[in-house]
Amino acid sequence: MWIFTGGFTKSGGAAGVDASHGTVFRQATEGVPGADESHDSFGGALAAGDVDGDDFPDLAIGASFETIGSASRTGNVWVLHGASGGTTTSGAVSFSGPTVGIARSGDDPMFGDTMSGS
Ligand SMILES: [Ca+2]
Ligand SMILES: [Ca+2]
Repeated sequence: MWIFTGGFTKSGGAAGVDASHGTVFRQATEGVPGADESHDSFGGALAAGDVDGDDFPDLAIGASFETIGSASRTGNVWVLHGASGGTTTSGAVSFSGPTVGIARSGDDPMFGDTMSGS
């Protein structure tokens, strides 16, 4: 998953994406919990919001095909926190449905398949 900086002007026009300052985040990126496997769909769903109230936007990343133990397609969500230098893996949080008390039901719960932020 790539993150590019960019934004909008005060008049609402697009300032453009700065492709020269992209950052790649994968499960294999240092500080991102878990193992990078084929077909996890890491980054298949994204949501942004300030989850810790520090005024820096944080990024929730879903991987609906993530295998947890031997259970395939359990799904998982990571939260990477924003900081003055941009999104960081420092203090990254990882959780799945069972982690937050949602019992696995069905064969493919695919936790993190769809998210929204504010
Ligand atoms: Ca994985
Ligand atoms: Ca934040």
